[in-house]
Amino acid sequence: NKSNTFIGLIALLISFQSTSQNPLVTHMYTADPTARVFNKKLYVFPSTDIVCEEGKGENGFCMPSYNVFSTTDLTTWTDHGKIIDQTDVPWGKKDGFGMWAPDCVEKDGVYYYYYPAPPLDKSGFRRVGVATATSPEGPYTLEKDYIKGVNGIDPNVLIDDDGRAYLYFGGGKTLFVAELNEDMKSIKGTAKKIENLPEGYKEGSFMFKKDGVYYFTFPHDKSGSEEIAYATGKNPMGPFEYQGRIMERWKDGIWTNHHSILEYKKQWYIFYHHHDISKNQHLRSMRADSLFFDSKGLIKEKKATLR
Ligand code: FUB
Repeated sequence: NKSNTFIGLIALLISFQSTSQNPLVTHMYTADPTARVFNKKLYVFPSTDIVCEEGKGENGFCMPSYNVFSTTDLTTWTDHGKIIDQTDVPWGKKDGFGMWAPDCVEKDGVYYYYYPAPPLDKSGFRRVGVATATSPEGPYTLEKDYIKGVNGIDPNVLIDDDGRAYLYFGGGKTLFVAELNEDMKSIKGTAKKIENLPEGYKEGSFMFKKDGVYYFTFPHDKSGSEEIAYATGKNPMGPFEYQGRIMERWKDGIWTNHHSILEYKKQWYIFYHHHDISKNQHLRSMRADSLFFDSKGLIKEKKATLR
């Protein structure tokens, strides 16, 4: 009857809300959190970790889909549910379980969601696709093909003050940048290597701009797990000058860290992930901490607040 349906609906709504600080949500595993502010709300676009069945996934990760979350107080989180599943990707392997770190930006009222996935045509480890929506919560429409000329993981987009947009992505030991065309779905020319960064494995780059300075931030593998480091410059495509560490490497059995940085309600935050609930480095949970700059605009190193 109607009252049962109403009670059921309320229960469903409550179940999608969780209240917590770190980790931010505990009803599922979430990694690689990209935080963005849209319409005065803070949205987080993470990837999803699930337990791998034998023979599935890559490097121990099984990542089949993406959810989106929002908050206005960094304590009560709403899970808006799944926005893309691997089976939706027209050009992707339907059982690749390789939906790694995504990003989402808004331009002229359209939300552009960038995600890596293993391509059906085997033309690379990961290709990067775009999906669009008129709300950050979706529904998203997926482009039929991946972005030509982009072969790598961890897409991240900066829309500069002049409206020009730049796509950053990772390819093993190298990070790349390419300017996006007006359509936000293709790049101008060929992607360029970002030089003058520390040697070694680098991925998960996140670019932001503050007081006219471009902060190019990235996880960097130094002795067995990733620390988060950064470089700064005066141009979105570089050159950048290496500045140092933002967050030290984990020492408790998890190799990855992956972050994003943004200001919300006059406070800067770093979002990142750790395996503090599962103690399994393939089942991660997203988290956030406040972040501070010194008087010269340099980032003060942040110690993660672990349980
Ligand atoms: O989550 C899968 C991969 O691990 C991401 O794409 C990397 O940045 C690292 O977090």
